[in-house]
Amino acid sequence: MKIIGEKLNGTRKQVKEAILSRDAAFIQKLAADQAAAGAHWIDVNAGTAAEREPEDLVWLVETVQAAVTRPLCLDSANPAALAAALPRVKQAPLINSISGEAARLAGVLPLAAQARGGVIALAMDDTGIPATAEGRLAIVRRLIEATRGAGIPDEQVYVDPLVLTVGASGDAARVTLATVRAVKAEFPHVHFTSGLSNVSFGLPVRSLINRAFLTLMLEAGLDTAILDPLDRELRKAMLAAEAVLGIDRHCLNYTRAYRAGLLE
Ligand code: THG
Repeated sequence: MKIIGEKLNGTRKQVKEAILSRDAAFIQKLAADQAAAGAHWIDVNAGTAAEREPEDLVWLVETVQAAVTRPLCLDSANPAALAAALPRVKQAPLINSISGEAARLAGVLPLAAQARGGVIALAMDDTGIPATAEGRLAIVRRLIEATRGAGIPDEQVYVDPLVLTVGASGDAARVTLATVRAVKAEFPHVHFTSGLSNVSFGLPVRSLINRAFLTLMLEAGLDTAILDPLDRELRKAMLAAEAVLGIDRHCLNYTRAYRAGLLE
């Protein structure tokens, strides 16, 4: 499974302050630590007011690229911010994200086609997140019709089935798992990603719930995830699940991690 490192998100207080004060050293350490821990992409979300988000995202992109060579995951619903950041990226980025929301789809899809590094497609629209897997599948169908129409191959689409907290609804995780299975059956070439941590919102020892959910999502077909690569226990759960599922051929990554002392 490939990891999208989530830590450079302006909704986090320290990151927001670092962006506003242009604290490059703070940002670059978080970028380098995530890359060293195995993040394949570095998610960048400026999380600032819409009118200043373009310049903040551009600064974030250039600051991160001066520290690490990983491709970026441009996390914004704001077409102006994405359009400003795109000419500055050194490697084809993942665009995070389109959804069935009309304005977002119209504004972001052409930029995603231009980016050529892949696009995350959220299973929601202007009416919100459907309560059922069938409802989410219906949105994904429309989104894949749109990405195909824009010339984006299915292999470059990363479906995010979205997850609500199991603290509010007992079938929240089951609906997400069923969405992955249903989309995979109909669109075998798309990838899947998930922010995972919503699943545990409001519950104690959230990391424990996140680990259980990651394990189940891997079985369903999740092949990328937006998570904290510095979370040792999450990483261990991922390596163990991949070994158990035979995704990790000859348990090579698992034994390699063991020898590197990462499983203690
Ligand atoms: N899907 C997609 N993109 C996403 C999400 C998703 N981008 C944003 C978010 N969800 C994933 N990123 C983060 C980044 C940081 C944190 C959680 C998710 C985080 N949370 C702390 C916590 O959970 O304890 C609290 C914040 C803090 O540390 O201050 O750090 O679902 N496509």
